[in-house]
Parts: sequence; structure tokens; C-alpha cells
Amino acid sequence: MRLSRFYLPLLKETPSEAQIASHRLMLRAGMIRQQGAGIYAWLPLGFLVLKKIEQIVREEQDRAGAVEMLMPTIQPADLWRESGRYDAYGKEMLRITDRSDREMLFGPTNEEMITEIFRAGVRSYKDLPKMLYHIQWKFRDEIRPRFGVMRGREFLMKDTYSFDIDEAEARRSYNKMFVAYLRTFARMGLKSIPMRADTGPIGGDLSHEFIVLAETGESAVFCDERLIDMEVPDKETDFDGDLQPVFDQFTSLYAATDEMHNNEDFEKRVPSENRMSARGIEIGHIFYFGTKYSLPMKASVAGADGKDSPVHMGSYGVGVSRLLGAIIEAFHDDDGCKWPMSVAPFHVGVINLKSGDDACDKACATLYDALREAGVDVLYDDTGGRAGEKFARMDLIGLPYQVVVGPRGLKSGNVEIKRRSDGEREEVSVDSAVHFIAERVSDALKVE
Ligand code: 5CA
Repeated sequence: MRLSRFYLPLLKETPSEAQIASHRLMLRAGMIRQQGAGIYAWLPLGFLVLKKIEQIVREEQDRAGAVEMLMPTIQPADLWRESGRYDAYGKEMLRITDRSDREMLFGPTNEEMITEIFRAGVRSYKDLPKMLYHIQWKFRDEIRPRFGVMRGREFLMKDTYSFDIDEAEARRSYNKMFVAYLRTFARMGLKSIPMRADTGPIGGDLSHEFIVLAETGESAVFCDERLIDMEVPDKETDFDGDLQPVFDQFTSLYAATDEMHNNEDFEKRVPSENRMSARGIEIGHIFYFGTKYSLPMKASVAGADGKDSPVHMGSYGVGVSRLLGAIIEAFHDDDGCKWPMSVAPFHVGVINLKSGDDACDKACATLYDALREAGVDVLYDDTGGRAGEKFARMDLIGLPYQVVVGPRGLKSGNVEIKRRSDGEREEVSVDSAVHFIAERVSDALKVE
């Protein structure tokens, strides 16, 4: 992409309403623009990251055996009357009436709708287990939308629903999502910690929140710090095999959110030097709730004995749009974002220090084409303007590598390559620059 064609409306001033770094940077770097309280337009740069995050989430759901579909954002109220949640959900639900006075709502989650879809198509235990997911916009009329996309009113969520014949089988589905989540967040460079959590309006009695530690996080959490560096299962993991050992390993050490915290237990189970009380961001939340929806909504299957019984269900959410904020909180400095390669809007930025200079223009155009040819996502700053302005802009948007092309370097046939994560610079010849970058990009994108 040529910057002259792109739409990158940067803010000069630090927006005063933004209280945390990720919100400030997303506004300053022209990633989002607010359209109402907790409602944002995704500008091109932010949208590129959102799509990369979404794709990683999708790949790991597919790997775990879940099947993608798409449900609408607007739902009929009657569906929610069946489960009894229409009145219980309260003011967080955005209620709408259509022109025929039918009551509708903008979906805050999809347990009811997926249960309706499942019961219409599945009759026998032989069709189980099933895991279905979609990635769709949700609306929750939060009392206090804040921190930009972290707590929005409209936000993008991946939600998966599992259907099993009994509790033991449902736990196998739960474990699949547990492992898929560890892998999903690790691929974005995040160290997520599964913590025992409250189930709130979703219900059920088994639930984990996936938390990334961050000072600006909204949740107070308590955990054994040895969980932070625990090894995440690799891509050879057999999702049809027994994942209970992984679940046991991660849950053997103490980790709980505020609502589930028990200090006596904490002090008994965690040596004092490993005790951590910190703040964190909830990027995912998984629930097992048995027959809470299948029973009232009559989603049953015939067992081997011919008798009907309600299916056992779980639901599993990832905050796709919230992840942008969480990743920036984890990777930034005073100058801007430092995107991990896997979610970076572009892998590399090419900076032309002297647009209009024949040698610079030619070298940049050649690099730009060759990098794209090599499968690298490139943003080419082909605009006029001062060098300082270009460097600051590139640091702000935080692409993993910058290739700086200027008349002085070109005289000796060189360009400078800067790595954004640690500022390391290296002079390389124009001829080897493409290989240098392509190799590092493909190494960083390898899925383990
Ligand atoms: N039905 C269940 C699982 S699919 C559910 O809705 N779970 S949830 O309420 O915990 O939401 C799932 C994830 O969505 C959360 O872990 C969080 O990462 C994200 N999320 C929830 N509310 C918001 C919000 N207001 N803004 C941004 N992300 C949110």
C-alpha cells in the first residue's frame, strides 16, 4: 500500500478523553474514530489489525474442531422469552421494535439462537459432539463504556457453542476450547492466564476467564506467577485426544479473579515468593452450563437407549475487538505501537527520505514491488514531508520493521533497517534488503 493512497488520519494532540495508552494510541494512529459512546468506526489501519486478529482466532477454532457459521445481529425477543433471559438481562440489552411492533433486540450473545438452530437440526446422540462458532458484532448497553475498544457498547466477539450428550463429554469440549484459547493468545504474543471466574448472566458453575496481566486492566486478579511462563501446547496437539492433562496442569496452580478469590486458599496453596495480586484484561471467557438453555428450550437428543435427554452445552467467547487494546497495552512505548508480526497491519514500512529524488524513488519502487512479490505486507511512505515527521509517523503506527531509503545510504548502495520492537538498526545493501526482511517476516509468522 502506498501511503499517498491510504487513509491514515493521525491526531497531533493527545486526546484528553483517553485514559489509557491503547486508547490514546488507537486514536492518535488513526485506527478508530468514535461515533457515539462505546461505538467506533474502524479506520483502515485498525481494520487491518482487526482482520488479522480475527483470522488467528478463526484458524485456532478450526484446528480445535469448531465449525464456522454466521448468525444475525438482530434477534427476535421471543427466543429470549423461551430461556427466561429476556426480562432477566435488564438494561444492558438494546431493545428494538420493528414497523409491525414486533419486539427485537441487538444480540449481546447468542446462546438462545444457537440452541434454536441446534434443536431444529439434531435428533440423535450420533450427531454429537458439535461445536459451532461465529465472529459477529454484539451490542451491550454498558453503564460505563470506557477505554476505547476495551469496553465498548458495540464490539466484535467470537462466540463458540458446544453440544454434548453428557457432562463428561461436555468437559472434553470445554478442554478443547481451553487449549485453543491458550494457543490463540500465544500466537498474538500474549501470555494469557486462565483463571477461575464468576459466570454472571451466562450462567453455569464452571468457568474460566483468560486474563493478560496489565496495570490498566479492569479486573483485579490473584495468581501464582509460575503460570505466566507455562508452556502452551503446540500445533501438533491432538484435539480428539485427552486434553485433561493440559487443563490439569494449568489449573493446578492458583489463579482467580476478584469474585472467585479466596485469600486463605491463596496463601495456603501459593508460596509467598510466587504470590501475585495484579490487574488484568479479560480477553476470553469460557463457560460450561449444562442444560441451562437446552432444558427450557427443549433441545434434546435421543440417546443409545432411545430416550430423549437435553444436551449439555458450553459457550466460549473471545473479545476480538478488545484484543487490539490488550495487545497495544502489552506492546508499546512512548513513541507508539510495537505490533507483534502476527497481527501487524503491515509487516514493514518503507520510508522514502527524499521523494522526488530519482535514485530514492527508483530504489523504493523496486523494494516495494519485490517485498510484495515475496509475500510481505508493505506500507510505502511515498509522501513528501520532513524525515523527522516520517520517522515519528512510522514509530507511532508501529510496524515491526522499517526500511529507510535515503540519498546518503544509496550512494554506497545501502538502506537502513530498523526493528521497532527494540530499535535495533542495521545497514544492508539494497540488493539484500528484500531477503533480509522476507526471512524475518516468515520466521516470525511460523505457527508452532
Ligand atoms: N456467551 C458468552 C461466551 S460466548 C459471553 O458472552 N461471554 S462474555 O460475556 O464473557 O464475553 C466474551 C468476551 O467478550 C469477554 O471475555 C471479553 O473479552 C469480550 N467483551 C465482553 N464485553 C465486552 C465489551 N463491552 N467490550 C469489548 N469486549 C467485550
